[in-house]
Amino acid sequence: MRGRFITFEGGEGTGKSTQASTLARRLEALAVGVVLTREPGGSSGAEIVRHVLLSGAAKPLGTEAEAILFAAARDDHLTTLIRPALERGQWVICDRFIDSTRVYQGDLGAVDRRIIRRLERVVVGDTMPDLTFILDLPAEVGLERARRRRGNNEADRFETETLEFHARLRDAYLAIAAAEPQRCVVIDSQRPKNKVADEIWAIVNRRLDPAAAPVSLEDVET
Ligand code: T5A
Repeated sequence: MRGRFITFEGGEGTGKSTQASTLARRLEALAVGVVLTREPGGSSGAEIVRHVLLSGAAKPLGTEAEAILFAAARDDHLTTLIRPALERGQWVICDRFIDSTRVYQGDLGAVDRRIIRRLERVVVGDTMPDLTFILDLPAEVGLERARRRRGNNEADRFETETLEFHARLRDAYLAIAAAEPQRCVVIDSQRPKNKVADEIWAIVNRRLDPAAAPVSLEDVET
């Protein structure tokens, strides 16, 4: 039986990584085999592309070229990690996926929507997430959380964009959630971490019934 595919989306510092790991631990406690991964990256080829993208080295090439690089990284990630795990019956939890490309490169980067959709169709095909959590937070709160966590390390390519850019990101994510309510659930992530985690867990249980998943005998990958 194919495993389930859950993605976490939202702006900077909205708590995606925190909530993705908490959900993975809760599923593992039910003996569900889990692969916790992220984009850009998650596989060895894609991690190389991650470095090129987040260092800003690809920025001079333009947003269309960046969209193509994100798609190339995603192709490697899907082929070498996500699809094999789902076929083994494992649950894949991914920190960012297609909606990040739609929002950052499409809505904000002004790459033609048809190009974004075509790349998505070719690379992702029918490996669509079963469930997507869109973590929602005012842009300034998320950026402040991301800044505090980063400490003295340099901001990445997208953290250096303006506050207005990040506010528009939030609206673009909410528009996706409104258009695809069967896949996407908006989560108010201004609340304490444990409250956010409990709501996510309740939704996963209601929608995907992990207690009914076959018990995993495989080693859990990270
Ligand atoms: N990108 C990515 C594209 O442009 N196109 C694409 O197709 C893809 C896939 C990735 C960048 O790439 C871009 C988008 C991004 O700019 P990244 O380094 O992976 O960059 O960073 P992000 O995904 O943005 O993740 P962040 O690390 O900024 O934020 P998270 O994961 O949302 O937040 P998290 O969990 O690390 O939490 C941040 C801090 O807040 C605290 C945490 O403890 C942490 O310190 N926190 C809370 N504090 C109070 N209350 C809560 N409820 C909290 N939850 C977390």
